[in-house]
Amino acid sequence: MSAVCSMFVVLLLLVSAATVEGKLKNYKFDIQLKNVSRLCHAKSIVTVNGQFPGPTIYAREGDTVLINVTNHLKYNMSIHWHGIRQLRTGWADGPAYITQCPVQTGQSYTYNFTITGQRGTLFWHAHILWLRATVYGPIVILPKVNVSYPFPKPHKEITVMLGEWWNADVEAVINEAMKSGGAPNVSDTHTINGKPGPLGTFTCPTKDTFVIPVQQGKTYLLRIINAALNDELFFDVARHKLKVVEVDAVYTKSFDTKSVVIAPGQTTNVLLQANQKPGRYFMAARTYMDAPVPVDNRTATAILQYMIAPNSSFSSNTIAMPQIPSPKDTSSATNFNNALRSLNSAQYPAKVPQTVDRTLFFTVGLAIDSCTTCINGSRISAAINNVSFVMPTIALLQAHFQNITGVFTTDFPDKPPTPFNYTGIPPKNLIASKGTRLTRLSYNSKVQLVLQDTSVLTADNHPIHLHGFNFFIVGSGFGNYDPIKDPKNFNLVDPPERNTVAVPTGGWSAIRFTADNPGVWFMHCHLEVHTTWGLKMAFVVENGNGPNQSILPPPNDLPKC
Ligand SMILES: *[C@@H]1O[C@H](CO)[C@@H](O)[C@H](O)[C@H]1NC(C)=O
Ligand SMILES: *[C@@H]1O[C@H](CO)[C@@H](O)[C@H](O)[C@H]1NC(C)=O
Ligand SMILES: *[C@@H]1O[C@H](CO)[C@@H](O)[C@H](O)[C@H]1NC(C)=O
Ligand SMILES: *[C@@H]1O[C@H](CO)[C@@H](O)[C@H](O)[C@H]1NC(C)=O
Ligand SMILES: *[C@@H]1O[C@H](CO)[C@@H](O)[C@H](O)[C@H]1NC(C)=O
Ligand SMILES: *[C@@H]1O[C@H](CO)[C@@H](O)[C@H](O)[C@H]1NC(C)=O
Ligand SMILES: *[C@@H]1O[C@H](CO)[C@@H](O)[C@H](O)[C@H]1NC(C)=O
Ligand SMILES: *[C@@H]1O[C@H](CO)[C@@H](O)[C@H](O)[C@H]1NC(C)=O
Ligand SMILES: *[C@@H]1O[C@H](CO)[C@@H](O)[C@H](O)[C@H]1NC(C)=O
Ligand SMILES: *[C@@H]1O[C@H](CO)[C@@H](O)[C@H](O)[C@H]1NC(C)=O
Ligand SMILES: *[C@@H]1O[C@H](CO)[C@@H](O)[C@H](O)[C@H]1NC(C)=O
Ligand SMILES: *[C@@H]1O[C@H](CO)[C@@H](O)[C@H](O)[C@H]1NC(C)=O
Ligand SMILES: [Cu+2]
Repeated sequence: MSAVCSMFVVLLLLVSAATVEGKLKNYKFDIQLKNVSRLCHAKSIVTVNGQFPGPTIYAREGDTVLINVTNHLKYNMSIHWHGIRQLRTGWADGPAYITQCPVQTGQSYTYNFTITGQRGTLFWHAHILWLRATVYGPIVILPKVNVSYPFPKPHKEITVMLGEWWNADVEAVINEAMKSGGAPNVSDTHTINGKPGPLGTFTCPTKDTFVIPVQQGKTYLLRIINAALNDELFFDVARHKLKVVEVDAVYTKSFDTKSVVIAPGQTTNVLLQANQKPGRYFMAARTYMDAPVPVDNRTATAILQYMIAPNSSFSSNTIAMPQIPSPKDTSSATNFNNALRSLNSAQYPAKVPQTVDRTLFFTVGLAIDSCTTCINGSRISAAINNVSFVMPTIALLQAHFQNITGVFTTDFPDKPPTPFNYTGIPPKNLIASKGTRLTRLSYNSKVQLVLQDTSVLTADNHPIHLHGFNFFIVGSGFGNYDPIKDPKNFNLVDPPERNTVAVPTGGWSAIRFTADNPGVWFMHCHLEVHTTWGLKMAFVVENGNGPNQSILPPPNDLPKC
């Protein structure tokens, strides 16, 4: 039953992929509650069209996508098309109170954007409160018609969405933490395509296992997406090597790996050759967390199942288990990230800024906020350059476009106001300042941004996601960034191009991008708990003087606050 069901789902996905044609893609998203049975008990969750995970958006490079989102919930809603460049169409980006006011109960808003110069795997998710815990789905951008992949054509393509599941209502989980001042409860399990699998502490019916049927000798493209709220993950398939070919919808030089490390907000496409003995093999996802913070360490599993003749059986009944790296295996994660290189071919060049117009140095880390009603009189918070971001009550993009003053300032510090040993003993006063402060960038300026983790409260890993741009990760390391020595080792030829960088625990990452997209663009930690605590800010990119270098006017149905 389980295998048949899953096979059916996989086939449906494949059929849709094959029939994508034309230039205009229309989708209807109804945000509604749905009772689902997961982890052996029923629970009402927020879904799109009653589906969990939500529907896949299929498009080709160059297509215009229209998604009419209608909110049938008591919650406000907004949806982010994570990794889509949104050239001049910030109105369709989605983060609530940054580029739009939320879609309120009973209202609709049609997101309208064109996919330019991107192909590969991305995903969409809610961008308000913690609703993305269940409101997420894949975005598959196929190459233009008659353009092939820069790797052998796979027999089939399968999306593998990694997620995190709470038995409790996620809003209750974060609200409880904000009241007490401590860290929120960790999730109850990880999931693969919404299902936890039979291992871990949950013994669930097999209908909760995702199964991928494969034919021996064929090659499969797995589009792996980390939609988890707070956990970076290792992903591994027993006895099968994975060949990485793309990350964050950018082709890479291909390389073989035993396991993939993937931070929340990242996507990774791998080729898997079904070249083992016919049988059943677990694929598994488990946390990578090398900092001393509470995490969900449960292993989510799915099954890779070889198709065999009817009535024949496998030589063994056991399902092979992968040797997934331990949760604190920093070197496996670092080696994987260091192996990533842009493809940088004639057709897909890596346009790395070779010079820099604007140099930014941002510390990212935890902090303390006073809170008289909290248990210890204080609350854990988080900040960038000692600024813990305060959410505005109208959208920043609207304030920028209409010249409304008093909503934000553009004096976000270019460097930490008080330098200290970022990865050593922190200063005594851990209270961060607060503000809705942004960084102004002139059109087309070349920006270098070093993201430095701090050891305030504890060093921790931070997957930093930038909206509106891809960036090149030109360098990274442990300890404090050295502005004299480290740039000498920057890769300015074929560094990985992404929209989310996993800044190492107790380390730094240097990114470069060209500010060629006017608008207001959010940058934040993709660990939802850190974002809630204030680890976020935004860039205002000015309009250029030329044609097609200004933000387009807002659509008529843009939600109002
Ligand atoms: C969903 O399931 C819960 C728990 O079983 C139940 O209390 C609730 O009435 C159900 N809601 C709907 C809309 O069916
Ligand atoms: C979006 O869907 C809603 C609800 O079905 C409908 O009322 C509205 O007209 C649709 N908007 C567009 C632009 O089609
Ligand atoms: C979508 O936006 C484009 C401009 O980017 C506009 O020309 C087009 O009319 C819009 N489509 C709809 C259905 O609103
Ligand atoms: C794709 O290739 C086929 C076969 O060569 C050709 O008939 C068709 O016109 C091409 N389509 C496009 C959009 O280039
Ligand atoms: C968080 O975990 C504690 C301890 O297990 C439990 O008592 C509490 O109810 C949980 N909170 C939520 C919102 O589920
Ligand atoms: C309060 O402080 C104690 C001692 O430092 C710590 O163990 C506990 O986790 C804190 N509780 C909260 C909710 O911050
Ligand atoms: C997972 O975490 C729990 C609670 O912190 C702990 O008891 C258990 O030993 C951990 N399991 C593994 C495999 O690390
Ligand atoms: C497979 O098994 C079923 C049920 O035992 C039987 O009816 C069928 O004839 C078998 N088919 C083959 C090809 O042996
Ligand atoms: C905002 O200010 C800019 C520059 O001064 C001006 O070009 C634009 O028309 C103003 N927009 C509005 C809506 O007032
Ligand atoms: C910063 O602190 C680390 C860890 O304690 C130490 O190894 C390093 O020498 C310190 N760096 C400076 C410049 O003081
Ligand atoms: C952060 O800002 C607060 C409030 O202005 C200040 O008290 C504190 O010293 C600052 N800390 C650092 C490390 O700059
Ligand atoms: C929904 O958003 C509107 C506009 O920002 C706000 O006034 C309202 O309080 C929000 N409703 C809820 C339930 O948060
Ligand atoms: Cu973080």
